[in-house]
Amino acid sequence: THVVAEDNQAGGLWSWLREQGLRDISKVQVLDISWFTESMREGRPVTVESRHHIQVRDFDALEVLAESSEFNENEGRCLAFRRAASVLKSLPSAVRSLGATQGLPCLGEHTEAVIEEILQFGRCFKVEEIQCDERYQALKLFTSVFGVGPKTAEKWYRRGLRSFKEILNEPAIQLNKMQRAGFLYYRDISKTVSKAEAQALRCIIEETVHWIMPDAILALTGGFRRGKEYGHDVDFLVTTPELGREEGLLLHVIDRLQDQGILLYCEHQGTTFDATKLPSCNFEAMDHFEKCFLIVRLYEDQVEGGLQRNPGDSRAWRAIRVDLVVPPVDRYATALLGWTGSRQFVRDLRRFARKERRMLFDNHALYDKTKKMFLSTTTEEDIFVHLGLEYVEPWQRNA
Ligand code: DCT
Ligand code: MG
Repeated sequence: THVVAEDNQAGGLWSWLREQGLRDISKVQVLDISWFTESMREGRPVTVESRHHIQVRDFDALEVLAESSEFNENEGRCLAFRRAASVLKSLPSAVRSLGATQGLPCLGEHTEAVIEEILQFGRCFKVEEIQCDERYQALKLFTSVFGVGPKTAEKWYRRGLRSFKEILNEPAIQLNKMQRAGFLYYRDISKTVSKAEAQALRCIIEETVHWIMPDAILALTGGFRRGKEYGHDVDFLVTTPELGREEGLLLHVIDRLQDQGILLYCEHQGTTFDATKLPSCNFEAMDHFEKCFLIVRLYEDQVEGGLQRNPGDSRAWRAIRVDLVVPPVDRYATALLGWTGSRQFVRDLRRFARKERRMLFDNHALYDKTKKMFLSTTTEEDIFVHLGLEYVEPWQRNA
């Protein structure tokens, strides 16, 4: 079975395979282990037939290292591992010898050492050590809850809390509204969203937006625009053909979803966009556009081929995370590029713009430092033209 999906929890699979008596894991290749993590989470038995061709790619190991660096607030190292993982992901096949990594960009000495170890022993001891670490496990578990970031997770860990049950039973802990929703819908929203489910949501959002404003512009962004089969949420950009007419639209959309009885959670953030404050230097921060983070109820009969279900789940619906972002139309192209991602692709494109072209860009604008002026961008293509790059299709932006 060669379903390609991303998952970063190869560690469990390694140990499980070893428990199954498989000695030589270096021969094992995993292209998709989402079935495995799903089954483990659900407590379903896992069977692997010998014809399954499994490949645990090096970037799973690097992702663990990146995450662990993030938990240790080592942002530089975290980015370095993510960048290396993304370089490996972009390769057409897995690295089979150290020679194959020669000449590749962004592979630092730490990464090289990890790859070497995996090639030699079929595993990386540092990665396994991290995966067994109590703090790593707790932080990973806690940050998997919607609304819980590394800081909160660390606070809970320091209080001696290790499980959801302990958190929920600790009277001194006050969950905010987002975290309460995160726990309430945990099972649903930690499950991946399929392409068919994303498509169904697109229909719902489209109908709602167009019911309010028939000529509004709606785009599916995020991983699904990049052609991914699975995602953790569904992202949309909404705007209007004329500047200024987008004001108030999002609140209307939220009301309408509420009236339909499908809004399970909503956090609305008004715009803080101020064109006079551009160009911004803080590229990694959240953009200033009006947006909302939602949890929406999606029904079985709305999805072609039905919902992805947990075994024993007899409900006719599941909860899904949806983000709606409303840039003014003159910021649409930069916003679309930013929200299409991937995070790593956009980060690297910004770095290229800065370093090679003396240009700054974020979700709001593209600025030429040499000419000291903003460059006009109506489409994504315009941005690539200004950067002197060939257009990169969304499905090529997955690295
Ligand atoms: N993004 C952004 N500003 C934010 C959050 C996200 O510009 N504050 C960008 C980065 C990628 C894109 O929006 C979508 O974000 P995610 O949904 O987190 O990523 P994804 O690529 O859609 O991945 P997933 O499949 O996990 O949803
Ligand atoms: Mg997404």
